[in-house]
Amino acid sequence: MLPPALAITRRIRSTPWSSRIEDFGVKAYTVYNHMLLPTQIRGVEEDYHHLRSAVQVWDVACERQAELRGPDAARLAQLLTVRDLRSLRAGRCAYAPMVDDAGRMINDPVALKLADDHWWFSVADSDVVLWAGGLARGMGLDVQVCEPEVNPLAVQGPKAETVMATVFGEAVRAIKFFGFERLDFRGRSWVVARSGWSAQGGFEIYVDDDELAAVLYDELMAAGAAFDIGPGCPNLIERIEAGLFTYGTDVTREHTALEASLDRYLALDAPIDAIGLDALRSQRAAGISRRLVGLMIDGDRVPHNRNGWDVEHGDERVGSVTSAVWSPRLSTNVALGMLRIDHTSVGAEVTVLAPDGERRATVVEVPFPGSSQR
Ligand code: THG
Repeated sequence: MLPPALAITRRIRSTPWSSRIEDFGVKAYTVYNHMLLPTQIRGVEEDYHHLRSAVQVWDVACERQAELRGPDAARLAQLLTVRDLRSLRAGRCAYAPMVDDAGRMINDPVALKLADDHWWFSVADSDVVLWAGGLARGMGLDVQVCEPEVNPLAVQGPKAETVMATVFGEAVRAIKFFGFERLDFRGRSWVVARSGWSAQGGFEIYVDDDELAAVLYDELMAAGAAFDIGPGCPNLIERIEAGLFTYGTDVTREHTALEASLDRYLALDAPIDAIGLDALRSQRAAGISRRLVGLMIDGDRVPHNRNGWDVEHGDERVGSVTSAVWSPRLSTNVALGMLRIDHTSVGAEVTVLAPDGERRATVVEVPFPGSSQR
């Protein structure tokens, strides 16, 4: 039986590229920041091979910007993230986890420092403008918080640099990972960053004009014709292999940044004023009780996981698998799961209660071997 359709109404915002990808025949959407996000263009496996071998244009308009502007923008930016922003220069991005007072995840955005008094947080799926705007108001800060009409378009895959150089010029080649430049397109100046939610390498263009957005899309497609360019989207197989969790699925409001395994991005020893830092310091000292890990699940192709699957060891429940999919490249099921801390070392064996039966699974290191071509 087919699942019921999800009605696409005005509450679910369309993007400047929705009609393009629908003309192409996009197979599935999800909703992210109240906006459409494609999840399958031709199909998850076909999209996976295409992303790893060619180049794709991704409609990731749903990665909305929470903009901070004004004299207190830098102070608010640092309050909002437990990443140390002190040494971040203008023209650089930083993966910047956001937590509440208890250290629990609110979002895991990419921060872009446009200037000392001008920041974007390119957010995952939660209403950061409400949190940031509320803080600014409550603390009496001199900063404007808004969600500007800026829509990211990502170009990802091994041929991304060649295609981007055709459209934006040779300057794109000099942009370093997580760096950005303002580059011209038809008289407009757009932020172009070397970033994106895949481990295949590529760029993100922050587009602030809906009409030119369509022109850009068509130019990229024309520039990449010789390289088998096509529409794409964040890919379930590729992102699990890369060890990229998705907020709302693998990590939620329940989990702290330490439980999300974000240790290396947390400024736990820096003398900065950031919300949640004290709580995370205490948790580090006390030790955490669960953590997100990579898993290999034995057996044939797992079914679609609409709900998390319980994980057991002996007769005890020790966690859940939050995302799982068959990897045609590795010929095994790859997964992410939140497990009790005593079952999180590499090599630990557990039992997964998949809907079609019990399976053995092993904790593995992420990224999975050979996942990154960046
Ligand atoms: N691009 C932009 N906005 C975004 C995303 C994006 N907003 C939502 C979501 N993705 C935020 N989450 C992530 C998670 C990981 C990364 C980017 C955004 C990422 N991580 C690198 C990695 O894991 O290899 C390393 C980051 C670092 O070293 O700082 O790229 O994709 N605009």
